[in-house]
Amino acid sequence: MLLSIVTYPDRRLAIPSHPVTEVTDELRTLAANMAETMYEAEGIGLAAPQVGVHLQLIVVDTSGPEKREALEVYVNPVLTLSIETTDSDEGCLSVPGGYRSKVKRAARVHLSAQDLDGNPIERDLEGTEAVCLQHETDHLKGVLFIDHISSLKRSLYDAKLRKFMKK
Ligand code: K1U
Ligand code: ZN
Repeated sequence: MLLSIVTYPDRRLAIPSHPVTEVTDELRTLAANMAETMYEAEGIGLAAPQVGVHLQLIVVDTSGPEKREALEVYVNPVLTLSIETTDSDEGCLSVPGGYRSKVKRAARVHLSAQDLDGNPIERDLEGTEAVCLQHETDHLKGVLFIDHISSLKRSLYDAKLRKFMKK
């Protein structure tokens, strides 16, 4: 089932999410619906608060919406970041207008999470996977990629969006 994606400036995107205390069939259905929604919206990741659910659950497929061959579901993901950084080019399914910007991110991450059977996951990631994981775990903290850009770029984007929303 396709879910509707909450978009900025909806304040629900700024609310931190709660840890998942039990993996239930309801959670598995939510994850499956989030994956379907991510592919339909042509994304490489989606976090539960983007569909209005404030639980620490994300889906990621960095093979892209056309290949769809590397779907991962992470429950309660926690990242440890490298000191080395990289400049990523980011967009967000919750940020209207296809706005994209450069964001400074950790180049590598260590991921600790659980899968949908409650089994622990430990992974070292780099490249697009590392960037995507940082973007999605930010959503779980109520942070958007536009919170990381300069105040000038942010004001320009906000002004453009206000104009667009008045139309
Ligand atoms: O969380 C989201 O809003 C999804 C977002 C994730 C993301 C994008 C860019 C860098 C890090 C994380 C997207 O998927 S936007 C779409 C996108 O960037 C993309 C889509 C298909 C292939 C490659 C990139
Ligand atoms: Zn996003």
